Amino acid sequence: MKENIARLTLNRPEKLNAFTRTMSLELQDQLLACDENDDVRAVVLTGAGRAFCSGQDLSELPPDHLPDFEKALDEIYNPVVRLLKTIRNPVLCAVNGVAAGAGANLALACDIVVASSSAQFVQAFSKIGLIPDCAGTFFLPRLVGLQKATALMMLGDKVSAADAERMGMIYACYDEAEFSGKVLQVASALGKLPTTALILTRKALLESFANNLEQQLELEKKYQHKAGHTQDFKEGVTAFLQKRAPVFTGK
Ligand code: LHQ
Repeated sequence: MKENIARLTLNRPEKLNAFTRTMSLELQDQLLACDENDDVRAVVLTGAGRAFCSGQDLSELPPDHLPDFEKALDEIYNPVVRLLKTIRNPVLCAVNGVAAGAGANLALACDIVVASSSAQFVQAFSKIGLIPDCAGTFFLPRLVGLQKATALMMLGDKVSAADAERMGMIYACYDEAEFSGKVLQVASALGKLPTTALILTRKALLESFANNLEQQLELEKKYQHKAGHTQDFKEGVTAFLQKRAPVFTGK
């Protein structure tokens, strides 16, 4: 860990970091450890080698021996998405290369997604007769609109990182040469911000999808009350009035 930033790396580069049960269990453990460690103020999720993640390891799915799909989603994929949306640290996904199938949707479930210009996003599911999972049917239409999401998911087109940025699927695409520096810059910024306010922001945005305006105004009132009672709020206002940079602690 450096500068309060935990870096989690999917590490099976020979298979483009294809997702397995073991990988999922390890990732769940690591995310929980970040959640429980007060020193962690931001998490970076990335991949080793030339890919971010190519989705489910298909060599673990022999076609003549059908897996229990419901169990796979219950145990391998859905817990990771739930953790990404509930841990007490902002999660930056640094998509270093191709992100396919569940790998693409795992990225989109993170708080902020940046990608190297060499990365591609592929909703590969239709190519093998499956539907998009890992909450892709939830996040992608909300990011890019229903029409683009439907077409990308039905056709399984490869989307370049630059196009992904243009259509609002990701926050930013950075040139390959400057990618790791930019990731560190965004992660350091996240790690210095008032963590509780960031996590309440995530919750408010997520809950807005199910709320009407009146409910959302009430929810903002509740979360503002919580944010307003943090030490970081006091520090933010004090620093502003003293014309100095705030030093947030996440408390
Ligand atoms: C792989 C994989 C991979 C194994 C590349 N598995 N080896 C949920 C619930 C339950 C069940 C099913 O699934 C799910 C969720 C899902 O994620 S379903 C979708 C699964 N993912 C895919 O269908 C993507 C499959 N991969 C690809 O389409 C391509 O490999 C991409 C577009 C990711 C990259 O293409 P290239 O850059 O041309 O690389 P490549 O295809 O040559 O792959 C390199 C190696 O990695 C190769 O092995 P080899 O021994 O020939 O070097 C691939 O076989 C292996 N690999 N993805 N998912």
